[in-house]
Order: sequence, then structure tokens, then C-alpha cells
Amino acid sequence: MIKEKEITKLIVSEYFDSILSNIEIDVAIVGAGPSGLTAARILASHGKKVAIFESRVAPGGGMWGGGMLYPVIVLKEGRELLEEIGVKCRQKNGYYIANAIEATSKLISAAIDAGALLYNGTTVEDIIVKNDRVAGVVINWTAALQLGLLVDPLSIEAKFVVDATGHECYVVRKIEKLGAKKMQGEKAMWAEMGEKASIEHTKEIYPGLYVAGMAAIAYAGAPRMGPIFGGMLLSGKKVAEDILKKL
Ligand code: 48F
Repeated sequence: MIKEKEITKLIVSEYFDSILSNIEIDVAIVGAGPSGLTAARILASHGKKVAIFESRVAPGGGMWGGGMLYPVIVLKEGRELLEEIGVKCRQKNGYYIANAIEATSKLISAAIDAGALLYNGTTVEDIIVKNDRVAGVVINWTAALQLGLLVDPLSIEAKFVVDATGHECYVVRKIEKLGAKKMQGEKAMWAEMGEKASIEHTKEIYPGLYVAGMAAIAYAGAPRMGPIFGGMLLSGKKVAEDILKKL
């Protein structure tokens, strides 16, 4: 016999058990694009308590669409970060190519398999700052925010927060009110420079707050790179390794 009330009970209790045991975590990653997912996988595989907060229902960010909705991604560097999670990469004309849908879905499942928690439909609307240090994230239902409802948020304490929100660079803009350097905004496309810059600018930009992926590019005012994705993956790896040294 299938009982509606049991289905409801299972969903609600499962969700609340999960959120209750993750009110205090090691790393809160904001945004489930390729950089955030890679960072989450590596941190979780080292036994760290990691949660990714993703405002959309479907995680994956800008990778699903490949280039202009042709579901193919191109890589020059960093293909090992896809191959180690089982994504098939093929060499062509001095580059590597992969199926965007395969790569995105495997990045999501690899992060979850490693033990990262993924809260979708959940927007980080602000950060917690104590004694000049970022100490967590302030979350709310994306749906409530989109409807413009006056609903107070909840908070998750984290030792480190990663802004992996892509072009929006959402979290970083919150520290401007604390007098930190302003986001510069991404520059016009220059794929080679953008790829290098995405790794170079992945760093702690305020105590407790790191930028990764396109958010690092946008913060630093570096060029965008379009549908070449190695820099995003390598940025995720770098932020994970930098945080691991401090945890
Ligand atoms: O944009 P996105 O894929 O970030 P990324 O990891 O990768 C960028 C590439 O996809 C591509 C590119 C480089 O090749 O140009 O664009 O830097 O994913 C960012 C995710 O963050 C979510 C957003 O829905 C997306 O899935 N996001 C943005 N703001 C928030 C958020 C927020 N305030 N709270 C939660 N999630």
C-alpha cells in the first residue's frame, strides 16, 4: 500500500535531518557551476563538510548549454578533472572536446558521490560577517525572493565561503558594503588570457571569502573566455586546495 502521508513524511524528515546536521559546516559554496562543483567534490573527498547552495532547481550553471546551446565544451588544460570522474574527452585540432551534458551531469554526481550536499532552489542572499571575517551564508528560497515576499532568511555558519556564482559575482558584491575592493566586472572576450586569469585570480579576497570561476574573473576585471572550460575546473581545484591548507 502506498500512503500519501508517508511520502510527505519521508521527504520532509529527510530534508530537515539534512539541514539540521549542516547548520555548521567547513565550506559553503555558492553556485553549482563547474568551478563550484569541482571545488565541492575535492573538498568533500578530503572528508570536509561541504554544502553547495544553488539558486536554480537544476545545478550545473552555464555548462549545460556548451557554446550557444551546441552541447559541446572545449578544453585546452584541465581535462584530467573531467576524465577522473569518467567524462570522455577527445583530442581534436590541438584541443580536447567533451559532451556538455555528460560533463555537467557527471560533475554534479561526482560532487554528491564525494559527500558534498547540494541544496537547490536556495539562494544565498547575504553573508554573515563577524569581527571582519566572513563566517557563513544567509539563505532563502529562490521562489520567495522571486515573488518578492517579505520572508526573513536562515543562516548557515561556515569556516570558509566560496563565491562561485559565475558572471553575477553575487556574494562578493555583499562585501563592498564592508569597504572591500569593488568588483571590477569582466572584460571583453580573450580566451587565452581569460583561461590563465581564472586560475590566477582564484583567491581569498576577504578573510574567509574566496572567489572561483567566472566570479574570480568578474571580481578582478579579467577577460571572459567563452565556452572553453578548463580554467573553470582548475579554478575549482585551486580554491579547494587553498582551503584544504587552512582547514
Ligand atoms: O555561471 P556558472 O556556471 O559558474 P562558473 O563555475 O562557470 C562559468 C561557466 O559556466 C561559463 C563561462 C566559462 O566557461 O563563461 O559561464 O564560474 O554557475 C554559477 C551558478 O551560481 C548560481 C547560478 O544559478 C549558477 O548555477 N548562483 C548565482 N547566484 C547565486 C547562485 C546565489 N546568490 N545563490 C545561489 N546560487
